[in-house]
Amino acid sequence: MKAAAVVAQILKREGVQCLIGYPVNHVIEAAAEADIRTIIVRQERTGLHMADAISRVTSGDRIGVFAMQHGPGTENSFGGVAQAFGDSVPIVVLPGGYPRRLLNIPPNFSSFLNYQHVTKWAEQVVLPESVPDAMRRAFTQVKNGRPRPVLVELPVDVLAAEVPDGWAYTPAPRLRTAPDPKAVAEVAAALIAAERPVIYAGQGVHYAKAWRQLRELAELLEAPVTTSLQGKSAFPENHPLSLGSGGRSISQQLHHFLQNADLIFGIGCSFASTNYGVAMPKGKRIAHATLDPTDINKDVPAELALIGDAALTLDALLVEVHDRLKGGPRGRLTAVTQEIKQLKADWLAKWMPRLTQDTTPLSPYRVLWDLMHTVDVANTIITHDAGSPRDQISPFWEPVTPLSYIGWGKTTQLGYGLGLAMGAKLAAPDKLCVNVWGDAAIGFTGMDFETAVRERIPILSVLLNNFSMAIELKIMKTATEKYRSTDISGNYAEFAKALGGWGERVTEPGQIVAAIKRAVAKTREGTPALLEFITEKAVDFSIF
Ligand SMILES: Cc1ncc(C[n+]2csc(CCOP(=O)(O)OP(=O)(O)O)c2C)c(N)n1
Ligand SMILES: [Mg+2]
Repeated sequence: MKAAAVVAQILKREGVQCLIGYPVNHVIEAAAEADIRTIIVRQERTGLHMADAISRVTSGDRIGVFAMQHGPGTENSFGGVAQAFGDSVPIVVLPGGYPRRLLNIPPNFSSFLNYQHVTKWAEQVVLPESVPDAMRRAFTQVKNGRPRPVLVELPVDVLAAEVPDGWAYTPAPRLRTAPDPKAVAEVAAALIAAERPVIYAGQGVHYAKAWRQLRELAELLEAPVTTSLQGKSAFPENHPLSLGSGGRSISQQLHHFLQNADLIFGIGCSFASTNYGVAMPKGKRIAHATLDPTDINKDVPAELALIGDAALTLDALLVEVHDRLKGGPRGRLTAVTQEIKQLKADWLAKWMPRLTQDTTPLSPYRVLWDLMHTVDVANTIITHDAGSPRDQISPFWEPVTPLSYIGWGKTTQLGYGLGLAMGAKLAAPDKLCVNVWGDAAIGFTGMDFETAVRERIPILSVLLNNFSMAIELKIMKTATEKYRSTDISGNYAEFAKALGGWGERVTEPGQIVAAIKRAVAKTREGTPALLEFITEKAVDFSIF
């Protein structure tokens, strides 16, 4: 069997249902021969983003796989892999490599060398008989420990060579680690002793599917819960103990509770310093639970720490906390939930004029508020893009089911959201999958709307077109005044139609809801839809 066919067989055994890629890479043809659906994108970055979403919305049960050609394909893929690395997403990247006689000779691009710092595992296969070993190593790495991209570079002549008979492959196991029981007891004691604990959940809760345990712990402790952007939807935000998610823009209740916390318990999170996450107030006592020890004491000093899978960690904590509370409630539920309710009501009242504004150009807040009240939120998977759309949606969107919001942004590549929505739709075809983006973002990856049409991946794309990079207005005053440097333009409803999708431009507040309903109906018929809302150059966002 040729090495390319062996790779395809291994992907099959690993449960890979679709291979996303861009030619030339012999693995694509071999995958099709093995009845793995091949999806060809318009540029590599979006394909990687799609693979990324497959892993995210299945909690890593299905690993997204992407294959591209040596040279230009690998050079052009860098952003997609770097984004997955930044946000800790487990994907398998299968670049072709130059033929072995030219491999590693300048100026030929070496994936093995160049991707070292944006993967957790990178290998170059130089012998066809090594393919099963390399794939076993890669899948074992991607399914275990901290989720991150892995890469196996497969030179074209290796892929075309025969692998001797007798090769074998067993799917890699997914193993979990549990924290030190002594440390669990210490954290449980600290959580119970704390007067104003706050739980901060990251995406480790999603990968461990520890949603039930998170909720149980919160209810047992009568403690409020917030999440990182990546962890958003790990806790239902309509729950009376929810503070909403953290991000660059945050709610008043979240700010208030963090400022007044006497212990912050991070579960399945990195606590990484970032402009796109809520900063932990200085000097707070922190208990940090994560599966990656390299995150402990990195950005925030942790007084207490637990290393392990988020579900096993929470299971162990629940036992300890139960024992210590002896079944008795703590008696603070009413006070805590009343405080949250009041602060949330004040905050929403402050924002309500923006959320319901009746002016043209449209308030982006009105568009997103109407969207949330028109779609079936529990059966929707929504993602933001970089820039203002992220800061406009993330504090106000209230996910009620796990993995119904793909939050992101340790690094913030404009145009990421489209591929995420497409990958989510592939993994969860019964959900409405939505990406919300600005007119700068569509400039990066918009052509892949054609992929959605051609491959029948019926997503809903919500474009906030303000003919501007509004988020840059404040810092590019002179360039804007002299050279119009933040202006951009386009008619994206027509663009969507030209690519074979549904496109509609919406200018009036009264048209928003009806347009959303028409577009959702189109997606149900199998047609991707793009709604282009003409919005104001808004620069306000919720800083509590
Ligand atoms: C690839 C990339 N380059 C640059 C940036 C920096 N950046 C962040 S948001 C933004 C402009 C966003 O404009 P738009 O999407 O139209 O949103 P608006 O602020 O106008 O609502 C830029 C240039 C980025 N995030 N990604
Ligand atoms: Mg814009």
